[in-house]
Amino acid sequence: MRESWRWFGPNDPVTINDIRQTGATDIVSALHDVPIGEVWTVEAIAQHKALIESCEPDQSPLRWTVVESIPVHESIKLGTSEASQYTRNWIQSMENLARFDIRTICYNFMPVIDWTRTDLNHRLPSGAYALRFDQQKFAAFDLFILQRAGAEDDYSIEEREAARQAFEAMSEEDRQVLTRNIIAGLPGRMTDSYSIDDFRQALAQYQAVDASVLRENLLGFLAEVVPVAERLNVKLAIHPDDPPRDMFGLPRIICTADDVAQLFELQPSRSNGITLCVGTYGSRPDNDLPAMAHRFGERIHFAHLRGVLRDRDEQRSFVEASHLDSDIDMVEVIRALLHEERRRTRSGDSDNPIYIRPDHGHLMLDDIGKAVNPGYSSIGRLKGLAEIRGVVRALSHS
Ligand code: DNO
Repeated sequence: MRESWRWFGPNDPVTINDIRQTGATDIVSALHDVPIGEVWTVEAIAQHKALIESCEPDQSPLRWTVVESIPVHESIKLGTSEASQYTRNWIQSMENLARFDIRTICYNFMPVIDWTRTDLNHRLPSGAYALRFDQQKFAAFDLFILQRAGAEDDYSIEEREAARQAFEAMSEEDRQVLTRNIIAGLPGRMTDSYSIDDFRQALAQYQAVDASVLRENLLGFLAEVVPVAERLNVKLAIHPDDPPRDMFGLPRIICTADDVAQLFELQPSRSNGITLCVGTYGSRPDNDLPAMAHRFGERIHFAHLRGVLRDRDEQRSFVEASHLDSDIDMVEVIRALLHEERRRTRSGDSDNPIYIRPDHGHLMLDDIGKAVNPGYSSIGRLKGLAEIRGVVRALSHS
């Protein structure tokens, strides 16, 4: 397994030299400044790669090996007439990356919004801070701030009443923060940042797109992309929808083990793989993560390792927990990934590593009060990486 670390580029408060100190060897990055849908040029990739890889002879080298993510333009998800041009652009970006031997590409197919949380500073009993998704606050936003047409149908009478109470308990500032968290997007998002009106318009475009249309559009996209990926030995790693369920009446189609199985059945190429985002899949009680890691091992090209603790009485709400202490048996997940790696080595496929990264971390110690990308401060992720590294070492030893 190769230890990687996500870097958001020159504006990331965590620098490349900081990352070097963590002991990670590989960088996960993207050209965040290129507008969604445009081609990543050879020059822009070369420049970004140089920022990551140039170092003094006595420094530990870092390599840019994983892209997270090349954004998929909304026209592709919607299946509009512009989709084929934007798919060609996506493929061109992939070809340009492969010229630099960057061959593991994470992407996602979430309509309108990327990953979402309601609280970015949830205080833990330890005094550190975590990201949280609170279903009641989410419903309060949907029903009373966004006032989405038809939203009432998605909630029971009790849920609507609880959401009303949550809404009434919020100050004006709380409401603004909640709105920003949800529609302005979080670090690394691959969708636009919206105002409330733009957001309503973006949702309206999906009125005729249900799960089966969205799946068709994903398969159409892959039908173009996969043959080129195979030729270039590029590994595609779709990231699940986070949180993994329909939201705002939008279909979300990469949420469960069945969704992944169906994707592989309909597009069997081995280049068509997944990012096993343990925290995302694990925020549903019906996803058994060690079982998924075993079952889909061959197709796991990239893994985000983090845990969640779901609320006991509302399983759709969760706090991002410590990497090893959560509802997910992380040790068993890592055991399954190591097992898969040994299988690859035995079958002569050792040049096909699984990249892992500590996903998100608590905001803690000296990072508190600093400018950080929520979830992506350095000390919390370093703690996660150190814990994961310990598990990998111990399991590899035995
Ligand atoms: C959050 C992330 C997402 C993810 C993209 C993948 O921390 O895992 O930003 O990078 O959605 O395409």
